[in-house]
Amino acid sequence: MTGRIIKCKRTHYSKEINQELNGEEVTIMGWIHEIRDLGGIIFVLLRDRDGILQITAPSKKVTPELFKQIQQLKKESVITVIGTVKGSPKAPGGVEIIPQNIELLNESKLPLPLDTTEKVRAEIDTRLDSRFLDLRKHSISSIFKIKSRMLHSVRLFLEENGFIEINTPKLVASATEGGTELFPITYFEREAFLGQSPQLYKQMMMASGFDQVYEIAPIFRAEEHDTLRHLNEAISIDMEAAFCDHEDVMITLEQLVVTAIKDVKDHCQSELETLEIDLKVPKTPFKRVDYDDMIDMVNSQGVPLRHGEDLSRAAEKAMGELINDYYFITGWPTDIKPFYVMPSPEDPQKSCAFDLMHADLEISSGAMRVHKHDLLMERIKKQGLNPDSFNRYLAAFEYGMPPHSGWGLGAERFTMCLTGASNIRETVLFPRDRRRLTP
Ligand code: AMO
Repeated sequence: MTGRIIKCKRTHYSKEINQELNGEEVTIMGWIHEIRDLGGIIFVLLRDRDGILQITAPSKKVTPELFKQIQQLKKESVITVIGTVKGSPKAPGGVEIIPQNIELLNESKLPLPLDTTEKVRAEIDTRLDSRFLDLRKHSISSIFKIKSRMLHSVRLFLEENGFIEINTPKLVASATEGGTELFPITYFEREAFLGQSPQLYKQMMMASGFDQVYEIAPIFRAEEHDTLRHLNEAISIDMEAAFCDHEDVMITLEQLVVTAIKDVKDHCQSELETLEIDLKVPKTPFKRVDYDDMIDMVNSQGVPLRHGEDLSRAAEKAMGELINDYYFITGWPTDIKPFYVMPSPEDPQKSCAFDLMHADLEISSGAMRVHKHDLLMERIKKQGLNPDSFNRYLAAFEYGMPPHSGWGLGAERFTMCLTGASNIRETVLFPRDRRRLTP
């Protein structure tokens, strides 16, 4: 038995039942995955969080009352089974349980809105409508176990490297990443917005003396487009560090990515097997592609992209054809990056911003920031923004703001890389997109 903190009558999870327990009495709990009634013998497949176990009830070995009770069980009902473990080469996992007692904890209504055995495929919308049932499939729950492990690993990595966790407001007064992607809300008598990024707050923390911070929290983007890579509510893993440049935080980012991948490989073997994913640990340093070279590479693939343009979807795909791994795009034109991004000291047309890509998917953006008040004012005005709405942020740059850099890594996009999911909605329990606000 694994150490547990929840007091429960269950003695074992299904995956803990093996040949070594032959002859022992166990108590298991879960859902009825399938029932096969062959007349003289009934097989019940009991599913729990981690696996499926066969309950075998031969009419000659169980009491007539119990046999009758099993005959009446319905799929997806929740039961407790007390029984004896028996080695059985034919059973899944090589063991079965001969039941002595079954308690019906709650009966399921039939028919089910979707098939939990994965024999009948359902459209994603049907699945998301009944997400609690969808998650009973191990191929779906595996994605979330991997996401959970990745987040655990990321947190551990940052804590062990001296970062302090912060929590910043999600009800905010101004935009950070460009005005069009904001969700306006009514905040008493005033207009406010849902936070697009903790950007301004994590930068202000650099003036506070906490010189390495991170936050793992929701970001809200009013993306109008229905794509396989965009959500309206996503989880961003954000970090900011002072007294360092963008090169330094790029190293932090690639080390964090590699650490998380190794950790998922070590701790989520059965989930990766369920998903049929052979996760490769990328080599560091990740390839760095300068923006100008990226334009040439994209054009060489027959995709038009002009200098000064952001990556189109076609350009991302062209890059994905050429590099099927993790890589940075560096040297972005200053004009297409947000106001807080530092122009390169050697060539101010270029910036100290980078994106981390995995094949055709952008998973992170970051930069060295402008830490001088005057330049920041100039950049805000140049981008057509009103400096008055940034008063409190700007003040932090007047009383000793150190040079600093940071990045934001999309937890769902990174989970897509770890699980092979091609639709970002697969990596969110209850996704929010243009059409979906429930469940
Ligand atoms: P950016 O806007 O590029 O940068 O966001 C950082 C990362 O967050 C994820 N992401 C999203 N994921 C799903 N759906 C969305 N709509 C969405 N928007 C963003 C992506 C993206 O790479 N303040 C900067 C970060 C920084 O410089 O520190 C920022 O927010 O994986």
